[in-house]
Amino acid sequence: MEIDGTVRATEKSHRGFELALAGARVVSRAAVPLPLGVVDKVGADLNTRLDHRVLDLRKPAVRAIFELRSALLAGFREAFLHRGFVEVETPKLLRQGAEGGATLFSVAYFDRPAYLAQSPQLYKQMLIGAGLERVFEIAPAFRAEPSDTVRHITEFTSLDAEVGYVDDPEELRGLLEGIVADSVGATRSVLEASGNPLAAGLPRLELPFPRYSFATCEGWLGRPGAGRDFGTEEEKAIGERVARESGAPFYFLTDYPTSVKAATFYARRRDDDPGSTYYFDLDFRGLEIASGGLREHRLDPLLANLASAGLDPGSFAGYLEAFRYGMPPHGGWGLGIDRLVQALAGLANIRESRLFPRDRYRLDP
Ligand code: AMO
Repeated sequence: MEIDGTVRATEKSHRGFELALAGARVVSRAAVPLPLGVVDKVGADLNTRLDHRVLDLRKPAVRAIFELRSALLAGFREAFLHRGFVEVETPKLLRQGAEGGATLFSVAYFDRPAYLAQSPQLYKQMLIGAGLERVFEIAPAFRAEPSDTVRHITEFTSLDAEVGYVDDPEELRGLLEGIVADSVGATRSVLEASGNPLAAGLPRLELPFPRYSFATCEGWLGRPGAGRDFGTEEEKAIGERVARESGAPFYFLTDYPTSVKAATFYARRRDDDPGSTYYFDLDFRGLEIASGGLREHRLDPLLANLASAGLDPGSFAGYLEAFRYGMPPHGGWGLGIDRLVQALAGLANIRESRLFPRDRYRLDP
């Protein structure tokens, strides 16, 4: 609809002005009835909303999420570039996955099989060997997650970083928390300036974020030395405990045991305690947002890790070559942008954080 008229100041309207209509023309006719109300506040269920996503996105409250997402991505780019990182793009069509075979999507690549990248893990490490000492990438990652949960989707945006000449995971945590705090702060400024209602819900972050060791959390849960990763309910219980301990929204879980990271062949085991790694997660109120740590940069221990994970070094030839000609100590992390948007916008379901989400059952629209 195209309208014209005269804008007049008035106290009767909460916006302080009204439009005296002179003419109106229909520029594009909509079919009726609409499958989804665009102005009514009554929420349709999420599946119906996603089935008719274009209409759903016309709601200002839904669009506000994507304005937040855009500001957050801009904030991240600025925070990385400010710290001397170079933005990179790595292949998404791969011969080999990095995070184990179970969650790979296979595609027919001419006359041979290929896979969609679950993570840029191998490439970001190879770039450290190439002399790009600080890299980051914001790109899609694909995981064949059959489980139908509010925190998993099959296509997500991964924000990955890799840093060379780092020998202490604390240095990585310091970088990550600084980058997150700067990006959330920049997002708040943008949203406040545009009057986006989601600005009010953004947490005010204090550095450093608290750190709790894996063993401490296991103690809280009453399962010391269980030797397996935390499940969703356990992550939530840890989040509740942290809320009581410190009230901080973001916190690190540190010193993951080797048993939990057995399949993560690139994770460096502690020099002083091979039963533990230099790996950590960053969580937000019970939701895992990022994970990372120091990598194994020495070829022989890396080959030993591959063997104990039951992987064939022959499948990783291009990756391993990067370690043959000099690789400095390095580390990095992967952060799920969709989960972070879910957390910051207070969304019940991660699907709401993407324009057109993909999951086990949804390939349309
Ligand atoms: P990880 O597998 O823990 O680590 O993934 C990193 C982050 O990506 C997000 N994420 C997901 N988000 C939505 N749906 C999914 N199915 C999904 N899977 C993962 C989470 C998670 O914390 N290569 C390592 C990172 C590294 O060590 O640098 C990796 O991919 O927010």
